[in-house]
Amino acid sequence: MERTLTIIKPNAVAAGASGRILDRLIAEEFVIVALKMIFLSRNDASRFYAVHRGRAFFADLVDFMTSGPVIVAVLEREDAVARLRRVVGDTDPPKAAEGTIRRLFGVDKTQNAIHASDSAENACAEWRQFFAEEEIMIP
Ligand code: FUP
Repeated sequence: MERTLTIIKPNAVAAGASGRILDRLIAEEFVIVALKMIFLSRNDASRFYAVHRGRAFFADLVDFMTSGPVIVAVLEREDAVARLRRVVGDTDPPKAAEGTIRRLFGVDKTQNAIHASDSAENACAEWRQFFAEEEIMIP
């Protein structure tokens, strides 16, 4: 079984969409193995998006990700990384397929409602940033 990391971003939490997004993930047969609401510090957000440091949108992205609480979760299911990315949709919400979470709850490329890890290896590095071993359900 594979695991991935998701973050319900500040725009979706502020819009009151967290419950609907978690419901959708459960309906897509993801099992939540770790979950918490946190405020990212500027340091947390910069570290999480370190690969984008230097891009024109980086400062706005850090401002946005620290603008309110987020919900971070580790999700488990078969083929979790690819399946979550499909349910989440394109980075740019208007370009995301009908019915995807970003199409439903995203605003623009920065305020795009939800994060989905792009590989199993990155997922693991990402959840280690937010969860201690004992906060993640062992099978
Ligand atoms: P994704 O894997 O779909 O989250 O997309 P990327 O890894 O390309 O981008 C990661 C995050 O960078 C996005 F979720 C939001 C931010 N971003 C912007 O704010 N503006 C852009 O033009 C592109 C990405």
